[in-house]
Amino acid sequence: MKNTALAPDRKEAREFQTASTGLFFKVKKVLYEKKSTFQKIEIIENDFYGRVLFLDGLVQTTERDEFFYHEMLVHPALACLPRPEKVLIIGGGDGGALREVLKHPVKKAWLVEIDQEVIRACEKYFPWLDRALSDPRAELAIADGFDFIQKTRERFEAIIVDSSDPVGPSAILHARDFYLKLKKVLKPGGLIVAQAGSQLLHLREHEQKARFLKRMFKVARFYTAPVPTYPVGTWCYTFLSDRIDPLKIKKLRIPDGLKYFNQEIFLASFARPAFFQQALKNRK
Ligand code: AG3
Repeated sequence: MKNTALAPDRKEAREFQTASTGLFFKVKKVLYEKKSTFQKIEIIENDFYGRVLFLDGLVQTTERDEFFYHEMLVHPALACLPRPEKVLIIGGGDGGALREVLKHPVKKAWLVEIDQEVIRACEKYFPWLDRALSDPRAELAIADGFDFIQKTRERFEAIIVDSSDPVGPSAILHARDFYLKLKKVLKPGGLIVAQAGSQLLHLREHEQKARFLKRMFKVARFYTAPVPTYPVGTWCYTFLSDRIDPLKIKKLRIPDGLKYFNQEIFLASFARPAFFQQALKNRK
């Protein structure tokens, strides 16, 4: 079964990253397994990566390498904002993004997660979620991200989209319509960052996305970071704003005690390899 990580013998869990390749984990223990209304949720224990969360057979987070992904999702954006008061996170029910947002002096952060069962499972197995949610600045909404932004009266300085891949059921969170709606709840001068998928595996999707994002925002840049357990090499994120160009920021606001993000990484993350530059240029 493709959307299940556990192999039939339950000794191994794996993600099929392409039709012919993937990543496997030896299972020390199966910690959680449930089919929610939305997806199959599995959490296993592995000797090297620690606890690993899969949704529909796709690795979302591991204790060992989640900081690569979450720090690079949150800090490039918030380090650029002089005063990020209200921050919206769409997806990210494991709480890693929220934990990183709360390292900044924000006034309020909303976590909008569609699946209550993901929250329940992660509260038990990823203790940073509970800690982040008990911060008085944090508010959890169990809701569909699309619905939430259509209904909210709030306006945000930063919107962070922690969705799943740009293909399959979460493709809707990578589409033009979704970004148009996000833009409506963004304060002038605010910015959006979104995880965008694998640089190589989702190259076609990046080409298409670049086409509409460049029309929609004055600044639309891709940046990248490695995430060891995500498919096929380098991972991509988008940085979108009408006023803030990350390459022109003089002073970054970087919280103490980070493990991945720093000034050097910030600058390097906007560099694009030739094939990627070419692909984005080729957009029709
Ligand atoms: N959000 C991005 C997950 C994408 C991983 N894709 C995959 N394994 N094919 C994850 C949520 C973590 N907060």
